[in-house]
Amino acid sequence: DLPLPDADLNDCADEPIRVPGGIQPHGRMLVLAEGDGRLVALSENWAEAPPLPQWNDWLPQRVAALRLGEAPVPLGTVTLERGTRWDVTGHRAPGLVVLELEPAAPPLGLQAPVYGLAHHWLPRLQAAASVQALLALAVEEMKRLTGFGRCLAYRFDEEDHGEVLAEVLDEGYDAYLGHHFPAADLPAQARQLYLLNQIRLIPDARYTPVPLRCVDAAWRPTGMDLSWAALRSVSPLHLEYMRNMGTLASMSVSITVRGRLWGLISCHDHAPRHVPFETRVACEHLGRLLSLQIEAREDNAEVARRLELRRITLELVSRLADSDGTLRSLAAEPALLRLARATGAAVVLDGDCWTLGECPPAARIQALARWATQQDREVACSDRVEQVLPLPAPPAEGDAVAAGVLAVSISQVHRHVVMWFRPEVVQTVRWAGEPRKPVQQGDGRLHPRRSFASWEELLRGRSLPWAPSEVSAALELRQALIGIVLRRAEEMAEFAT
Ligand code: BLA
Repeated sequence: DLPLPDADLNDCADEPIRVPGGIQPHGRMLVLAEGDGRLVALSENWAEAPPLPQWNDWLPQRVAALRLGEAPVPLGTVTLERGTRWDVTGHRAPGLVVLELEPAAPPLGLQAPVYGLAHHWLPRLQAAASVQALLALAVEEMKRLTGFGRCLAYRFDEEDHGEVLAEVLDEGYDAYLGHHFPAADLPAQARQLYLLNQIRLIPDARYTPVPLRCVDAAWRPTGMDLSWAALRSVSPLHLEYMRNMGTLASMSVSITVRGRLWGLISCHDHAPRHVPFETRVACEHLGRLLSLQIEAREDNAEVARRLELRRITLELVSRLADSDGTLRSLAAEPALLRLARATGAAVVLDGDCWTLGECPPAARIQALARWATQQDREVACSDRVEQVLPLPAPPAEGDAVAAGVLAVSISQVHRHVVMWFRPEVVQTVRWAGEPRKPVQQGDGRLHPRRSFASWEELLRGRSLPWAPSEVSAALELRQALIGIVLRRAEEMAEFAT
């Protein structure tokens, strides 16, 4: 909810990052037609004509094995002018085969980083006790593999802001641990692309892009999709961002969990730095192993939480059935608070109200109950109540003010509502640079901010958020209460006849 004008953010979201029409200069590119393999385009940094005929023995079969939508595959090594050796990788793009050449790195054989990853790192990862510990292992290993001056891992929140949860750095690097990065740093189309292509290397943020030149009149450079290309030229806005941060080289690996971009591992260096293909493959693999482990931990924790809450719901329901079965007796059950990790709870039956723990005054409870029933949903909740229903007057001395409310309504006819309350938790958010300050320059466009120095924001009026498991526990209780109420009504009807 950054108050930046929409037009500016659209600026960023319009950046055509998949089809930049050029590449980074540390490699060369050839683009072939997918059917007959004729040359369609080449980057303008070939010293001499690419010796395609010499590659005719091996290129066609290897290219035929490439599949659309899959990551680049190593195809071999070729010798070009002055005996220089180049590693070739290839991948498919719609209608095209894309060949990328980078200066050949010495083959690492049994020293290849992927072996260490499988034999030593993965067992440590599996033994780690928490998501936090997984991230710490990941940044440590990334730094060891690549030699970058700083490696950090950050997670995106519900509003897409990133929070740095783990970091290792060399002397002379600013620490970002615990800092937040605003969502606008990473526009939506970039997030979408990084779900697909999970690794990006920018060896030198000061580079001048090398344009692609089409030799086939049917194509334009900006018509060629470079989503999977390692050499894809990066948005100039992002290069400016890196330079503002004092980062000349960066490599990022996506963390994807349940099909969403969960976070990123980001590596930075004050000096230009290249990372060879074999190491990049290991780093990408590291990201995927980490993602799977995070997903498994989160799923397990969620199942455990739901089981615990189901146990509490059953306990509540059975005690209620044993007692006089009226809704008001719920307000005498401390388990009601545990069900939603709340500090207060109330049962509202039209004009009457029974409370447990720390609750706002009755009039405020009634107002919130009306708000909840007006939502016309089975469950209503907010972690910033003041925003959805402002207090009519400042609270009296000693009155509890609920910042969070969760409510289920159990009748369509009456105002019968069970509600939970949480107090305010004042949060200090430490941003890497003031996030609400768009930097507009002479060109009228939005530019990345210049400073990444710590900037603290105090968030007031919010409670801890209601977790999905807590909301579903409230819904489950609602279902059970409706059952009990109906059964009582039927029993009464039987007595009456
Ligand atoms: C891309 N922004 C990115 C990327 C990262 C960030 C990681 C992906 C490219 C890469 O892997 O390096 C942001 N980098 C960060 C963050 C950290 C970091 C949060 O190291 C934290 C440590 N960016 C802006 C503004 C605009 C913008 C104002 O700040 C638009 C005007 C644009 N960022 C922008 C664009 C891309 C990007 C367009 C896509 C770059 C590309 O892939 O071509």
